This record gives sequence, C-alpha cells and structure tokens, in this order.
Amino acid sequence: MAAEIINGKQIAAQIRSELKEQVERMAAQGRRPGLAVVLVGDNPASAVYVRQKKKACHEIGIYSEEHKLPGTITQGELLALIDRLNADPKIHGILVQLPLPDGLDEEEVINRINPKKDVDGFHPTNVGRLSIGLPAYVPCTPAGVLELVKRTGVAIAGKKVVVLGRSNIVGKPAAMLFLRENATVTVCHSRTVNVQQECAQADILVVAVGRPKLVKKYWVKPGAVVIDVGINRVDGKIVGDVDFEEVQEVASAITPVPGGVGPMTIAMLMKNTVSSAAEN
Ligand code: LUD
Repeated sequence: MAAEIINGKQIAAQIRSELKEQVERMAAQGRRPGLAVVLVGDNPASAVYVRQKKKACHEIGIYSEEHKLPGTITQGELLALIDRLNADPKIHGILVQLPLPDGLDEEEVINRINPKKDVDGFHPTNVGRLSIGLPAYVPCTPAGVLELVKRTGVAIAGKKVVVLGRSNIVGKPAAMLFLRENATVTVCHSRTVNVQQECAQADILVVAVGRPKLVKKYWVKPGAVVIDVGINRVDGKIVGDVDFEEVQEVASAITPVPGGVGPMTIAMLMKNTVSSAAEN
C-alpha cells in the first residue's frame, strides 16, 4: 500500500491562519508582533527563504523589517545592528539568516542576540533550556518536523525515532524534541557503523544530512513514518535526502520535497515570533 503523503504546505497554511487570528487580537490590544530579518551577502537560496519569511509576516499581520547588508560588512557593524534590534521595542524576534559569508563569526553574532528575541532558537541559552526541559525557543525546522508528525496523528511516546544527521540546527534539536516527547531516540551520523540497519529499526525516521536520495526503500521498516528535511538542488530541481519514489512504497506516511518540512520551518518562525510578542 502506498504511503500517505504528508502535506506540509497545507498544514503550514492552517497554522498561519491560526496565527493570523491571534495576531489580530494582539494588534487590537496594541501588541503587534514584530520580526527583524537580517540577510548578509548574496546567497541565492537565503534570498528565497528570506522572501518567504517576509511574505508570511505580511499575510499574518506581523510587522517585519528586512536588513539587507553587503557581504563586505564588518563583524562590528553587524554586532551593532544586533544591539539596536535587541533594544527596539517594536521587534520581538531577530533572525540572522545563515550561513553568513566567510569572514564573519556566526557564533559571536548568535551569542549577541537577546535570548528572549532569539526566535531561531540558536542561542546557547535556548539550546540549554531545551535540553533540560525548560520553556525555550525551539529551532524552526525541527519544531516543524515535530508539528508535522503530531498533526498527522502519529503517536510518539515509546516509539523508536532515528534521526539521521547531527547538525546544531536540525539533527541535535530534533533528537532533544523527540526525547521530550518520550520517544527512544537514536542519532546517526557519518561515522555511524551500519546506518541502514539503524534506520530500519525506526518507527519514525527523520533525515537531515543533505545528500540527495540517500535513503532507499530497504533502509525503511514497513509502516514507518519518514520525514525528509533535505533540500538539495540537482540539475535545477529540488530533491530531498530520501528516495521518495521507492520509499513511499513501504512507509505508512512520508513528507515530499518540496512541500513538506520547508513551509513548516517558516510557519514555526511565525509561531515563535508571536509567542515572543505575547511573552515579552
Ligand atoms: N538560517 C534557516 N538558513 C537555512 N522550502 C531556513 C528553509 C524554508 N537563521 C536561519 O529558513 O531557519 C533558519 N534560520 N533556514 N531554511 C533552511 C535554513 C537559516 C529551507 C526551506 C524552506 C526555509 C522552504 O520553504 C520550500 C519547500 O521545501 O517546499 C522550497 C523553497 C525553494 O527552495 O524553492
């Protein structure tokens, strides 16, 4: 039986419409959420994502401002901008689109963002809070992964979750999130011995490695839920880290690329921004 295709585009649109109602109520009370997006240099993919973020803000009624800076900006100038945004009461969320061009220190920039405005959830304060179970901003992509699984009606507690990839922005926080949901979590990476065998144990398989169509049918346990976080450009087309055509024959549910996790990343950014405005 072919898998259910999880419609991230549609679920993200549903979340945006829920947020729109909330933002209308907040704006009526003089508390319109505001997001500052900082884009440095001319990475074409970053420009696409930033445009989608601005568009989502506009749709929901979140105030947004874009700070588009040349790749030649100094570290000091970038930090000074972060300081201004930290102090600006209109701004509840600050997002510095990554990767930064060579020569700029990402870690120092992230550390400079007030953790209460860190709607990306990348500041060590939020990373630490997530890991010890305190309320925290959760990075948008893994938050979107969890939300997709939940809204698909999949039970998580007690399930075996395998996360393929250990990046700070997806793999590691995804593992923490599923652990918080009482799953049994395994994290695999480039040095894992027999990854296929590990993946084949998963009830829920989350793939975030950046290798086009890496995951094949025989890596997946029949009936598993497969979440593909990969965005790879191959011959001008976007493909995921999962070989969708063959894996959909064995999975019970699977996300497509595009139209799966990507739109959820943006929806979760909107959600974090609204939460920040509600709390601060
Ligand atoms: N940096 C992100 N860098 C890259 N795909 C995103 C993303 C939307 N600070 C910071 O926004 O959260 C971030 N915070 N990221 N990403 C990746 C990562 C960042 C990736 C894909 C999409 C955001 C998205 O909407 C569409 C889809 O999968 O359907 C396809 C869009 C396309 O490329 O045409």
